[in-house]
Amino acid sequence: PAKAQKGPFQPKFEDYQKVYDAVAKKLQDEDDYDDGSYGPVLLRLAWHASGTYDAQTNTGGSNGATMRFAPEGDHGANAGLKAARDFLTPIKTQFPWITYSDLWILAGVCAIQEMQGPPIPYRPGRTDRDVSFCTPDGRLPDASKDHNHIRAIFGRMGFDDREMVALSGAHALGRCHTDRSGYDGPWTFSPTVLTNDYFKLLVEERWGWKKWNGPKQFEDSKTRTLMMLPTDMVLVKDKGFRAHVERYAKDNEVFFREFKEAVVKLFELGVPFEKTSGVEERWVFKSSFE
Ligand code: DDH
Repeated sequence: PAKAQKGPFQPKFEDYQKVYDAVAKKLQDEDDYDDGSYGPVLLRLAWHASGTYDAQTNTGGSNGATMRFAPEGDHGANAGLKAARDFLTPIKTQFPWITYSDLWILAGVCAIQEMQGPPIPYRPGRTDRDVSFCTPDGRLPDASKDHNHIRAIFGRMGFDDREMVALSGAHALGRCHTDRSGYDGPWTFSPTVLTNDYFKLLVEERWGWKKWNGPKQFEDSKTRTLMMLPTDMVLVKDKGFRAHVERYAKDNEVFFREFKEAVVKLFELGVPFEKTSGVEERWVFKSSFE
């Protein structure tokens, strides 16, 4: 007779693909949110989970999912991300073996791929940690600041100029909400499809200050429906950043390649894979439209 399986359930690629499929289906089903998709806010959750990483102290990052707890969940930068966490709660109930921290990053990968971005190689191995691992406030970027701030924040994570610009291309997706960040509006005309339009618009459009009572932001002079944050505009004003903006504006393939590499690095910051899953190979999930 076949031996009964011993020890804890060891999920494999196929099991994680099932989680991917469940997130992708829920994205399709729940299309009455924002511009028609939870994709952008799911990506923002994965980014804010990862972007707390500090290379010097090896603290923060996507390992731990500490944004579940009040101090970190209540940080100003994380306003609105409860919508993404709540979206994923039923998925966690359906697949109780996956950690929140692996799930949030898997959902970010799913969001990028389902919004027609490049395949993002993924590996599991994050463990959930308790409230004592919450990071201090102020580790995520402040949109009102300048080039020094961007380099300080992303430099702390271990990124160079090229990677900072590539990652910023995520702003092709989603929008700002007055009840979350205080800013208002989308960056592109197709906020649920990943393209290099963010870079094209940065170099091709004329941008002026928006006249309103809210925080200082830019609007396009032609349609006045699109927006740029002060930190977005820095990318065309600063020479070191601008060279990469121009490269990505010219060639979507180059953007996709360098965005993918930078996102894989971002999503793995501070995760001790060798000690947890021991998984070294990364997997590419099949998208729903393949
Ligand atoms: Fe961002 N972002 N982001 N961002 N971001 C906002 C929305 C979204 C900054 C500020 C804001 C990245 C970098 C930066 C996404 C992805 C990424 C909002 C609006 C602000 C403000 C929030 C709201 O009101 O709901 C700043 C500053 C930076 C920087 O200095 C570089 C990066 C690196 C990413 C990434 O994913 C790799 C996405 C997606 C959104 C849209 C969210 C939504 O709900 O829609």
